[in-house]
Amino acid sequence: MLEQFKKTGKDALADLKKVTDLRTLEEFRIKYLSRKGRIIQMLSQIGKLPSEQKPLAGQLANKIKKEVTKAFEHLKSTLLQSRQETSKELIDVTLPGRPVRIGKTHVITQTLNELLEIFGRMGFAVAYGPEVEDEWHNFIALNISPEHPARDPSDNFYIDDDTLLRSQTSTIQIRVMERTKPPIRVVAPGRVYRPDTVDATHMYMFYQLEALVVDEGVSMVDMKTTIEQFIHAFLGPDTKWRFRPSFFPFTEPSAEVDLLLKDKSGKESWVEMGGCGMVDPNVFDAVGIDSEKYTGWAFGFGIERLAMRKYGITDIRLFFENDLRFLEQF
Ligand code: 2NL
Repeated sequence: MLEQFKKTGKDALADLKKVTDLRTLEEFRIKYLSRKGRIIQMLSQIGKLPSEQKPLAGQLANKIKKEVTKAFEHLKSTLLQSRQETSKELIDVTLPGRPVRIGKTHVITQTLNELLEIFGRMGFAVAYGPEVEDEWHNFIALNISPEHPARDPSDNFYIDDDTLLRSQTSTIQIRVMERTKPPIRVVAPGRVYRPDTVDATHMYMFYQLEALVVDEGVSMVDMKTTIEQFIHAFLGPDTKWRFRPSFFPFTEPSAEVDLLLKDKSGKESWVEMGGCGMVDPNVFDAVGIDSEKYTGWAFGFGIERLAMRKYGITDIRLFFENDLRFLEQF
């Protein structure tokens, strides 16, 4: 029995030598010093011995327990201290925090959100549509005849004879009118595609926003008022603009919307911002809206051009180069 006690003590001290961290130290504690551990179990054996052997066995067992407990406690405090020291080295509380890079929306998205909010306040709903379209929605329903130059295959991204990347967002409004009875008051934003040679003011893809209103008794006065409200909300109440007579196959009469631009030297010039007009009755006939009963107007413009005007940007390519030095300014 005494030999067994000595062996338990030896085993314990040998095991303790192998402990290098707090996790294995805890394993050691459970193995030897917990209620079911070997050392404590050893003490409980003493009661079974004949009474003349008890004192000696008790002395030995207690001596072993004390020795092991002391070595355990010593190692524990050493490990705890070294943990504190290493964590002290790892966390230098005097260092400045690491900056977290917070992303933000692209300037075009910001501009679009602002536009949608302005039109939202005027009661317009928002509609979206596919970027891959058929000739019906992109041309035919919009009263654009097969001979019209806008349908030239070299001026569009055709995928097959009847399928192309939409060249204008009017396709969305055609789809809205096909499925909705008037009154209609909707804005349709999205990407449009035209194979233009890229330069400071042209891109093969850009963003458009079009507004459409269809109801009984809608007139050009409504169109002019809405456009004025919109320009003043987006660019400021002092912004000067004008209608200039124009032509689109899908509107009659039609007008360009020009903004008055003042350069640094104070010289003024008119720049085209978009187009508008009263919806051509042929368009209503194509989508099944009674052109005797209803009238409507539409207004379309490029979102990049509007953002360029608002922020003084002179090259459209900057929007699409993903250069953070540019994008972070907005
Ligand atoms: C421009 C000119 C315009 C429209 C778009 C339109 C849509 C339907 C019916 C009639 Cl469904 N018109 N849209 C009308 C006039 C001009 O856009 O310069 N856009 C960048």
